[in-house]
Amino acid sequence: MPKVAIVMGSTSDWPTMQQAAIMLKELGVDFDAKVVSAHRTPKLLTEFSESAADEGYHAIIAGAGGAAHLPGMIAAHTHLPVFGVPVRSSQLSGLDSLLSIVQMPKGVAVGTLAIGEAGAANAGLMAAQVIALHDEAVRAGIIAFRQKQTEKVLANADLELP
Ligand code: RP5
Repeated sequence: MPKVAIVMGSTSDWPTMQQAAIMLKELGVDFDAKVVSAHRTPKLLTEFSESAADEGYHAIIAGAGGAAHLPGMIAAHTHLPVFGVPVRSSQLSGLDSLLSIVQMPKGVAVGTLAIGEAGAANAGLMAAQVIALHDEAVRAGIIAFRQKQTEKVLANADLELP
């Protein structure tokens, strides 16, 4: 079965990146989660991204904070779609992460999501949407998820003053 890789620069990124895992789990998509650091484990990064397609991954979610080179460097080594999640950093609140990920040069693509948990969850959703192109059960799961979300908003649409 096609699966998704969730990679992150540090275990400290997991509280954010687990939102991607939660989304994939809800939508019935197989995934693996691991730490791969662009700066601290550069050889592992190369090995992981060069073998990712052969390992059965159909999309890669990569989250990092600060000088967040992980998504771009993974994209440089693979033809798989890469979704980058800027993790909120302690010094610059993730603006550094966002700018590090989003400004890719023409010809090597990273789909950049929002900073933080919403970005991680949406990266999970986007990766599931890739899988859904060829998987009917995941497609049905995404449609049901969206429907449930809409109904929840509509059920609470009328606001009253306290
Ligand atoms: C980045 O540096 C990681 O992605 C993480 O967001 C940040 C801080 O890492 P730790 O010092 O917490 O391991 O490479």
